[in-house]
Amino acid sequence: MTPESIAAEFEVTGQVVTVLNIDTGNVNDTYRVITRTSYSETQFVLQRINHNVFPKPDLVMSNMRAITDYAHKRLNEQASKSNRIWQLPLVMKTRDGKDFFVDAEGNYWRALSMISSATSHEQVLNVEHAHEAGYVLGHFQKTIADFPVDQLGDTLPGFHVTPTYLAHHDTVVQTDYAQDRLKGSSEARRVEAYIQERRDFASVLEDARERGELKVRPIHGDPKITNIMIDDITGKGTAIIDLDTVKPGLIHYDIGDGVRSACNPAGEEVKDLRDVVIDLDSFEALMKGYQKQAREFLTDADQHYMYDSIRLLTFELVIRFFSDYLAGDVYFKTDYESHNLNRARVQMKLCESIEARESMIRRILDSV
Ligand code: GN1
Ligand code: MG
Repeated sequence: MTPESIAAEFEVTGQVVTVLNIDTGNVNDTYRVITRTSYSETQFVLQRINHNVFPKPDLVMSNMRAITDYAHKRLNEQASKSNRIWQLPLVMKTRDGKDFFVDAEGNYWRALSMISSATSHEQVLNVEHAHEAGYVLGHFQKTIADFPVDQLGDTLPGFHVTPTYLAHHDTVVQTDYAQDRLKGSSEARRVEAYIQERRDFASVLEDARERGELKVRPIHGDPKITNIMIDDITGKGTAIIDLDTVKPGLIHYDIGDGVRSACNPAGEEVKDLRDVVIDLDSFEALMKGYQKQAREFLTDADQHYMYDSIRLLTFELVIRFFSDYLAGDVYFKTDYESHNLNRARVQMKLCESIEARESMIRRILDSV
């Protein structure tokens, strides 16, 4: 089936005019669909869920349905008191009333409303943008904070559980393929050594969770800067998109991931590592924005683990990208031979920068 005929399976007004591939995201395939009637046009997002990454796509969709229904209700209740019009994608139904369409090859497809007149960016533009990234993330976490976490399925067991990624890495690194890749590149050996030196740090958040200091709650799971929509008219954050990974987790996964993405002005795809650094002005702005929303639901223990979460999620992504390089690029989509190695090196440089600036980061965390 073509993406055009799949688009027509969803409950839309008008006829499908075209389906444009949007080259975004490292996991799913994403398209922009345009439909027209004789007097109007509609656009929506069509996605093929990567069932190699998400073994239970129907569970992803039931989480997404539950959380968006809940969040839309809350956003509407609060609309008159709010300083902006918050948005969130809506899961569109198929013509036979389902939340997804399964094609003849067993691929799962979903359609989502498009957040129009808003733009997301590959990397942070300025401190205002960083502030909005924090504000949007805090607002989203606050909106879903009271959703009963036991009603969310675990769509990706082990997601953001760093010791699990480390254990996977340890298995992969022993294969002949991985050993060849290590022999072939001194950069790869440097990343490997970097990971080994920090092994003990990998369990910092999971240990705190096991001790009962940190609680599992509904989280976004993937709040990178490309998932933050900025309103073209007001310049303010208006939505967080990419709700695949909304599931039970620690809010620290979101904080760490949001910071490592939004406070690296070079972005995660850069090839020249010179500009990869944690930008402290962006960091301060992001945390100010985040705390304005989140302060009211964060505990003292939550605040205590902020620095660790920023360092850990960056370190975790070093492990994830690097293990995928050693495994032959089976998880993240790649565009060139050493893409995952390069991504790992970017996160390693960023992690080094976070470690070197620890005292300044902690000072900012105490002051916002
Ligand atoms: C993946 O799909 P995308 O590009 O938003 C990954 C995230 C990583 C991110 C790094 C389900 O996100 O965890 O942080 O790449 N998503 C999944 O760019 O693994
Ligand atoms: Mg994602």
